[in-house]
Amino acid sequence: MAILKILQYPDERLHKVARKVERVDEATRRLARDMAETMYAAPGVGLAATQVDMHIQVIVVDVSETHNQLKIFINPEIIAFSGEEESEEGCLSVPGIYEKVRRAEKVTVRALDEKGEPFTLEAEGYLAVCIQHEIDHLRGKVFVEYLSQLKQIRLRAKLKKRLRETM
Ligand code: GNR
Ligand code: NI
Repeated sequence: MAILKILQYPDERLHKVARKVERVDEATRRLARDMAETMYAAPGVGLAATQVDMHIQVIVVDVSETHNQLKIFINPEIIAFSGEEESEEGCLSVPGIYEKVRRAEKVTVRALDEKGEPFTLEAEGYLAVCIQHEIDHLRGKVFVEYLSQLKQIRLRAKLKKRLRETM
């Protein structure tokens, strides 16, 4: 197991589009396990491979307080959306920034599990938000891109300054 380094916004690698996993093998499982360890250590409720500079379609999510409901999604696809809800989001790649984002309230996700078996999951609430946030990462999208241009410009300036000061 290993703790992986999480890319920090604004890093252009966060905008790469992840490729599909062709075959779920030991390397895929190791990545998913390392991502889970990294997520729990952060701590966070989700992590996309993109955030650890691996541009393949793997995400891990655990919104439980007890850290025992790990879900691994390989090649996830949202096949149904319903409702709308706005909630406050944060991101391990944009530390300390919390902003409201409007998303679907319920989603149905199709993906492969760590054995490569397909499954379908219906999610709502925090889990649904988190899954949408992670799948966005795989498409190269960071949640701050839902904010106004003015807010994004201010945020980039602030985070670049913070990165300079801590390096
Ligand atoms: O830890 C996280 N918390 C969170 C809170 C609200 C909405 C989404 C998230 S995901 C985030 C971890 C992360 O950055 N995943 O990509
Ligand atoms: Ni994130």
